[in-house]
Amino acid sequence: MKESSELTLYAYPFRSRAERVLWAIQELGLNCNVIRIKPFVGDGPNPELLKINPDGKVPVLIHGEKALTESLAIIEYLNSISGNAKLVPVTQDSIYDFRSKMHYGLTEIEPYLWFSEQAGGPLKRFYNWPQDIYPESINRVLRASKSVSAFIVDNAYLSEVGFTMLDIYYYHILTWAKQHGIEHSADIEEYLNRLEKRETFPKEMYWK
Ligand SMILES: N[C@@H](CCC(=O)N[C@@H](CS)C(=O)NCC(=O)O)C(=O)O
Repeated sequence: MKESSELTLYAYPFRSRAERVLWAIQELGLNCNVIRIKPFVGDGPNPELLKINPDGKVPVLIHGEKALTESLAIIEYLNSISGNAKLVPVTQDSIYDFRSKMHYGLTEIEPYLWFSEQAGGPLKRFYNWPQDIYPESINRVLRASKSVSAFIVDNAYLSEVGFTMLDIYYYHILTWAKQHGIEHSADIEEYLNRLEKRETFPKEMYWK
């Protein structure tokens, strides 16, 4: 990576999708300044955050003149500039398997977690979702958890090539599901424990 281009990551002072990026930074051995910023100031969004991301969300990665958003795209970007691109597989078969599991998480799990968070979880007071959305969203995550269990039943990691950013991503969403009372299979629990034992695991903000 070019020396001139310092990395700065904006994250919240508590667990958020920015932890995905922090973990990737540690796996890739990159240096990065981390700025923990509050989402709200008084009754409104934090103006400092709005200046760097008009959506008012984290993570935001500053690299040179660029302000990059979207946690998974940021990780792919870091992987490609790191000179140590090990978080995304490269062969045709493994890339299909990798992307299909990535998209599964993004379309079949994360949206329902997000609905759950907003309709029945800690963010409920900020949104006006119909209450019925909560149990149905939880059901969908529960169903998907069974599919994820099948993904890892005979494998240490989600991709056949070994540890990749898929594991960083799934750690986030599977533990998020647990915060909503979802009970995963023993295989998933073992998988999560395995990930927590990595030296690069960002213990600071994550909890079971
Ligand atoms: N798809 C985006 C989602 C970013 C996102 O929703 N971040 C949350 C924190 S985990 C946030 O900042 N929410 C503030 C809000 O919704 O106002 C990503 O993966 O980076």
